[in-house]
Amino acid sequence: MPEIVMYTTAMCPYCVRAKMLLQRKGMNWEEKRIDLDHGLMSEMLQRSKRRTVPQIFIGDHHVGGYDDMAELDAMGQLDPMLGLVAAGMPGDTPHTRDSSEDAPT
Ligand SMILES: N[C@@H](CCC(=O)N[C@@H](CS)C(=O)NCC(=O)O)C(=O)O
Repeated sequence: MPEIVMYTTAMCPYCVRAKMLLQRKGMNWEEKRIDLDHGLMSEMLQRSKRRTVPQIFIGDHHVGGYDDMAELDAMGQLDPMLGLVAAGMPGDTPHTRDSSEDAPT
């Protein structure tokens, strides 16, 4: 499982949502409270070039905020990043349903 780091503050609805999403997936993460430690705030700004919280890193990959992570999840790209499913092989295409799969009428 990759290391997950989340920069947060105490009063932050988007941080709560991000934590709930990761919790639903059974993940653990390291939380870095930028409101308690100015050094962590500088670290977040330097690593993410963003000022809002949360900022989420999966391994070395900067995911972004909650919306970014939720979008990756909706596209089916978050689970492979979290090591929960194998990443798609080159040439794999998502299954799309066509009329040949319709039940006979
Ligand atoms: N789209 C961002 C929104 C993040 C956001 O607005 N976070 C608030 C705290 S919950 C924040 O950092 N506000 C301070 C600011 O906008 O400067 C996300 O999904 O993470």
